[in-house]
Amino acid sequence: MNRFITSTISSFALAAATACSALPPNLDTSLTHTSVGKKYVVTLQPPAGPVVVNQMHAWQVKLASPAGTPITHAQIKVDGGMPQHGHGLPTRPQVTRELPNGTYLIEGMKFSMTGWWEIKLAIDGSEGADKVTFNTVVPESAGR
Ligand SMILES: [Cu+2]
Repeated sequence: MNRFITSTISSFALAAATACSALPPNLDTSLTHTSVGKKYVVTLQPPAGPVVVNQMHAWQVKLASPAGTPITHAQIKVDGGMPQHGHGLPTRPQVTRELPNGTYLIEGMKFSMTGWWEIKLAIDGSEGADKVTFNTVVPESAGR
């Protein structure tokens, strides 16, 4: 069940070591990506309101085949972290519900600091197993 979730390093240890890092230039923050193996087109939907640091929020992910057919009944594991800080997500978000048209609800997302986060999805569905990574920047205005 948890084999896709890598263990997170203690956020206490890292909080001391991390200051603000500059974002990499040309960071691709687009919300639709083709998965690494080109099996799925994946669209991430952030929560409607602003993302505030240290608050739980729900995201949605929409899965389709490259031809645009919605992919239902897929398994999606959520992982991620801050590449510049070497730590994972502070929580273990999970897909808790499948919504219509190949859309899935991810609950338990939380960002513990501002900056560049990766959201990594491991997908297993009718087209096979594949992975995709999204970049999200939590702005300074989200507060600490
Ligand atoms: Cu960090």
